[in-house]
Amino acid sequence: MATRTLTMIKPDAVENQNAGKIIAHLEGEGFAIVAARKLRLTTDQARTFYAVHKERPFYNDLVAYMTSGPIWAMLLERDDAVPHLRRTMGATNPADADEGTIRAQFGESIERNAIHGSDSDENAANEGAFFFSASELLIV
Ligand code: 3AN
Repeated sequence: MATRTLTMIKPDAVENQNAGKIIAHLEGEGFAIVAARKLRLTTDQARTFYAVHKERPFYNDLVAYMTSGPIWAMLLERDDAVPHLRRTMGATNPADADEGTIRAQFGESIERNAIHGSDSDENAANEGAFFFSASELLIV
């Protein structure tokens, strides 16, 4: 069944001019881009987006990194979108990511790992609403 997931092309990948290659990879995996926007997260936005990690030692660094430059936020659709995107991205640490995955190809480190993908359908809905209005999510 076609479902949706939220991805961010992170500041390292945008800075390294890899956004187009990552979008081509996602389209090659059958994802349709429902909505897309380039933006630079504010500190408040990044803290809110990653609030689930606020007790983790890497939280402040993660917020600083995610606000260090522009990102692309995109809402994607295909069958089993959440698990398929997670497989397409590869492991959180690019050093552990399977060959051919986006993080293996474009990630620099466990923090600068090129791409975000929602980890559940519920979070995908919440993260989609974080970036896009309901009317932006109508067109596929
Ligand atoms: P994923 O992005 O694979 O779902 P999460 O949700 O555990 O991984 O972590 C969110 C983000 O936090 C990661 N994408 C990465 O940028 C950063 N992160 C996770 N673990 C670490 C860590 N041990 N050290 C530094 N940054 C981390």
